[in-house]
Amino acid sequence: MKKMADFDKESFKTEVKNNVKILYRRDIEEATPQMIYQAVAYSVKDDIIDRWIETHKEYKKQNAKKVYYLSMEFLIGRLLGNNILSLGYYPQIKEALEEMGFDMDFIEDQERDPALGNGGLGRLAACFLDSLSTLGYPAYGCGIRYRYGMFKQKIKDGYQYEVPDDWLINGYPFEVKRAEYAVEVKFGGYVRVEQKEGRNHFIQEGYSAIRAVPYDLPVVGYGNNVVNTLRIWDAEASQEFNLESFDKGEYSKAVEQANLARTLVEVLYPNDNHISGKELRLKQQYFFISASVQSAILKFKETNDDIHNLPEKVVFQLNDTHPTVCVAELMRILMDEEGLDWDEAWDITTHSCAYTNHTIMSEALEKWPIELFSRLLPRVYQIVEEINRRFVLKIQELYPGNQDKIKSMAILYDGQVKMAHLAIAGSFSVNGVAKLHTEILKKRELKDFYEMRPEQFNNKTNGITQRRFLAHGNPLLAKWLNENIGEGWITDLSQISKVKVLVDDPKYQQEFMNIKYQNKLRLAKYIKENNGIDVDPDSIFDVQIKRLHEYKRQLLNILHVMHLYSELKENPDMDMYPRTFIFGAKAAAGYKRAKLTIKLINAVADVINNDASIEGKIKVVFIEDYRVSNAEIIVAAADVSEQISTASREASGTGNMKFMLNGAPTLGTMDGANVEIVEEVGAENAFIFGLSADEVMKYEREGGYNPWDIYNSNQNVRRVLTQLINGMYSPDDPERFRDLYDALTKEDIYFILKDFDSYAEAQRRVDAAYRDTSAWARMAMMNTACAGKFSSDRTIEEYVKDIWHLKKIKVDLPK
Ligand code: DL6
Repeated sequence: MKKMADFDKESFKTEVKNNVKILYRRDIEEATPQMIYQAVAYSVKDDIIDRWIETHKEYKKQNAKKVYYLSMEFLIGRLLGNNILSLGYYPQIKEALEEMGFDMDFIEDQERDPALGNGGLGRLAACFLDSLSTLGYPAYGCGIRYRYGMFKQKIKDGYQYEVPDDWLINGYPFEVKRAEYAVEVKFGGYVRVEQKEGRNHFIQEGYSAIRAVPYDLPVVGYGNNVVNTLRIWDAEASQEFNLESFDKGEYSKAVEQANLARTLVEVLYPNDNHISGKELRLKQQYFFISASVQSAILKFKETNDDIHNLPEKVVFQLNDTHPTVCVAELMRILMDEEGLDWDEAWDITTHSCAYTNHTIMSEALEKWPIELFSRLLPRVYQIVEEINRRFVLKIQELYPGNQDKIKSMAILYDGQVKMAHLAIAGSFSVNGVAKLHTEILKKRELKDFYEMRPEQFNNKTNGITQRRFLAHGNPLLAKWLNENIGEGWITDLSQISKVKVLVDDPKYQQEFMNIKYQNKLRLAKYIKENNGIDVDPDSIFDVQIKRLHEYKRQLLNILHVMHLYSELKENPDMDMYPRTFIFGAKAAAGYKRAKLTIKLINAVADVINNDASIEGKIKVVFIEDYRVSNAEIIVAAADVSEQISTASREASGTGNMKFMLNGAPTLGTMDGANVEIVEEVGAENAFIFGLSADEVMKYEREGGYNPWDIYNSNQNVRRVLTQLINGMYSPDDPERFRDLYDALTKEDIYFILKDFDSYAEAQRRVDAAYRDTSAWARMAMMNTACAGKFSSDRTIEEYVKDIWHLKKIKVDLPK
């Protein structure tokens, strides 16, 4: 078994050659880049497997408590580079590949991003797994093996088109099918009650069964031999049921089941902060939850005799409301399969489940029609009914005669199952993801629940893994840090504060900015290759990359670009520092206004980039198919981090942290984790603008504001809004952007016009600040130096201390 120090370059090369032969029946000289990537990945997996086996032996030996992080999404991104980095072989493998005539980046580029998530929520889950392994905490990520991940975005004629992401087409080398751990998940049918030994037994009959088959992916800890598991579930038709149906002559039922299995895990719903409310989505939720909870209990029973001890050994973290059915499913298993009574089962459940809220957007709060829920999950629904009945009794006890409290807290109300309410009722912990977000939950969205059980609520400010977003994504800066402050930051990001002593030294300032420049060259090359646009690496790289959503206000950004362009056209000698505005964003396929915003950005880019008269002072680039792998390149190259959501709407944001770590000051509102970023770095090292969350919420309470007043009184606003409908950016169809114009002038629920002047003023501050090279370098370095808090390692330690109560495990490899 190989240890880190034992890496042998020559045997690695031989193994890669052998893998090409075994996998493809080819000599290495004939292999395609994809084949080389696969062969390298299999060699790396070989090393991982030993550590993976040892880790699980250790868990068993210690009967360790584990967290099951239940999430519909894990946006893990490419694994090859990160796995090699975590194993500690990166330079050696790079060298070995070079000697074989291959470029490491090129080989890494052959891997399709496993895009099993939409955006922040799924990426957070991936960062958490990385931190859990690196810190040595026993954990399983549990999710779905979507056949098609997040769609690939193509831009044609400025419009977004969605292309299926067939990420498994070449096979995924890091996964291991674990057919021996398959379990059955039941849908539909009815519940028969049987009296036995003085108690009711509930038996689901006439159901369709699906076989849930796990595929395990390794989550490799950095430098510590710990390998946790991301278990993603695939669906197969249940053989036994098929035969039974065929025997009974129920052919169509048997086929139906095969179809259900096929469609169940076919796609990831491409909605971020918005529910789709589709039957299939609820099926997906129950499918992966039932499978995960069953497998967690089977694992628990391998080393424990008494099911009452479950909370001592297992904690289920619900990543948003999507996995909430876990509460009722656990109750079902404990009562119907383990034979416990209600009170015992409820006690265990409410000591095993914990819930994280990731949004206050009402359109993202899940509710299922009772009709659908009870038809699809008849037994689980019965249990939800009983949970609701008992919960409502408690509310009535506390607030006699107060119907409003029942209305705002009941799980079943208005013909719907309210998943957030179920999650809160069934969990011992409820957390928000940034200080401001948690406060808003307590004061507004979940006020009644907070009043009832304040001790249940806590905050866990999000974080990101510095290993992917600095050590891997920004190797030049990583090297510079290693040379100047040591390597400790890789596993203890608080050590990055050592950079503070360097921020006033011109030599270090220059080195830091030179690295930024090299990263800008790398991005400029990417943009040239992918967009065909030349961008000036000496210009300010001003970046907004995130999902496209009205509340994230890409529209504010592009309206300001239009304003700047108009100013420049009116006054060609205007003194402005050249700026490259870079966007990257996918819009949900059915989100028309978001898609129209993408078209607007591209239309503005078309006009501005082709106007020779402005001498390239402004460039606009929309990067196609924004995803984890290109995010690494973009973030490292950014000068300015645009975090401009309407205050109160962005629960946390995590992109803001990635930019900060890579030395890009935040241009943003006091929203989500921006507030804490400013606390850490100081207001003088950020560009803050706009309404506060309190101001926004006050306007909302009072019924909004009148954007027409701003339209009439503000020349700059009127000019850009008029350009939306006068054909300046859509000469072939002047009405194209009418919907955006209407949204802004009629209600402007995201306060874009209200914040416009303040944003433009903040942009002028950026322009002025960038001219002072030394002061800017200092500011950029301060951002990196103050990013220590935003490591997901810190976040995970807080979850462990306050919620999960796990113990660290040490894994030694046998000699
Ligand atoms: O907590 C991770 C991430 C936050 O950083 C974002 O601010 C927030 O918008 C996002 N929330 C969601 C909610 N999704 N749903 N449904 O993605 O979570």
